[in-house]
Amino acid sequence: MGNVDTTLGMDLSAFWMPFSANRQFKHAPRLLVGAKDMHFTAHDGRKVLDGTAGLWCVNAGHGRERIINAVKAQLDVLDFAPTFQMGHPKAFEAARKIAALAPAGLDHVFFANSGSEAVDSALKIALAYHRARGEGQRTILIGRERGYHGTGFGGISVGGMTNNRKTFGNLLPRVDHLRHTWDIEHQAYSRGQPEWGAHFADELEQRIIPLHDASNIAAVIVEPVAGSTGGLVPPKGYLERLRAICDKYGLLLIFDEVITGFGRLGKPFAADYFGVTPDLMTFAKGVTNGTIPMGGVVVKNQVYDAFMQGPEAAIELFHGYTYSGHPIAAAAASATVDLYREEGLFERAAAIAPYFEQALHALKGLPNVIDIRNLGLIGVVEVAARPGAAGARAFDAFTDCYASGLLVRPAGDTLALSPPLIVERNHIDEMVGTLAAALKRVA
Ligand code: PXG
Repeated sequence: MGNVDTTLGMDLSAFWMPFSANRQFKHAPRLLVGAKDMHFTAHDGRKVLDGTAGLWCVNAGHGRERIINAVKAQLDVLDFAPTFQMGHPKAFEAARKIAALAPAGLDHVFFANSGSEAVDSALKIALAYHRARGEGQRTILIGRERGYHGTGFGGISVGGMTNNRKTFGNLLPRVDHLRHTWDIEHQAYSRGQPEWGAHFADELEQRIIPLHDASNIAAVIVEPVAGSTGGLVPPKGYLERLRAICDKYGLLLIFDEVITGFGRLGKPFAADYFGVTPDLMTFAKGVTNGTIPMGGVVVKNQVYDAFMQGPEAAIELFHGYTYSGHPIAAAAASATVDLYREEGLFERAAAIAPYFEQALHALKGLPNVIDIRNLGLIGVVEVAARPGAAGARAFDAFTDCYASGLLVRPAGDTLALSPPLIVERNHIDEMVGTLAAALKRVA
């Protein structure tokens, strides 16, 4: 009780904030009360440049009329309709548009409401797929160290972020992890994909498959670019090798595209950017430009077809959510995909990415900076941790940036920039300038 914000005259105690230092925040709140295009408005009236597209989701920028109008129109027509043994047009329309955007051969979309649910859905589809084909013993799931796949039990089990796992007990049984792909000695200050490190994929064939036997493994799940852990860009050839090994041993390859989907790399999906096609692909965030919660899985046709056997009256997959394909979210998704295409936002991201890269790497040499990584419109600066206080330096840089009118995202001792795809050069200059000043001040 008693966390009353003096500016707003509001009691902040009831909301238990996610992934936040609640007490610290409530003593010095950072409240956002409005947003348009590249900027938030803070509760003290200041404009704050959105260097993070919200939380990697507002790819078309804030307050886009096309999406707002689609949501308003849908609310007037159909607020809710079930999708269990029923349907409504917008869910089919949204699925069609997402499938059309996805790589060829992935033509079916299962809807969830978040990235975490998308991941759980993908893992369950992978298990049920093998069972449907008579290989139900394939139950082992392979994730990767430093992976982030949301916060459901499935996601934290295959995920590899220590703090997200350590307090939650036994997690899913029979999960193993590849090592992560970052190596500061060989990869520091890589521009785009590191040249070195493709061999990290060989661990799948050389350690994990011999240990468990391929016949017991269902799927491998990775983020094509690991986002939350601090922008780990896959070494050249790494994803290609993972794909080849999965093919050789009949493992499904799942790309978690919750961050990389919808243009973050200047292509619809990371699968397009890297030219590597997964069997299942999760999405969320940018699918509705962050306006309405939605997530889902795009599924390869062979996987979908394996379920569409047996009697027609049989339910093929005992999985789903009350709000799978919710009409308002579906309307938002449909308008969002149209907006991305009409404004050529993915191409725009690709065109400005080299400028972003150049600007970001100019931060090299500032106090405590130990690495800078980037791909598409993902940029990460890593600073050396303060002795005995992991994360403190990056957090101080984040609050310093915020005070100077820029939102960046701290994660451990990294600071991530992932601006909306409508970002202009002057915004990039401002972001990098503000970040540079902050890094000097928190030295
Ligand atoms: N997979 C990936 C790859 C993600 O990045 C999720 C799943 C989970 O999505 P939901 O919608 O359940 O949160 C994510 C989420 C950050 C940050 O600062 C990243 C996420 C969420 C919050 C913060 O990097 N990604």
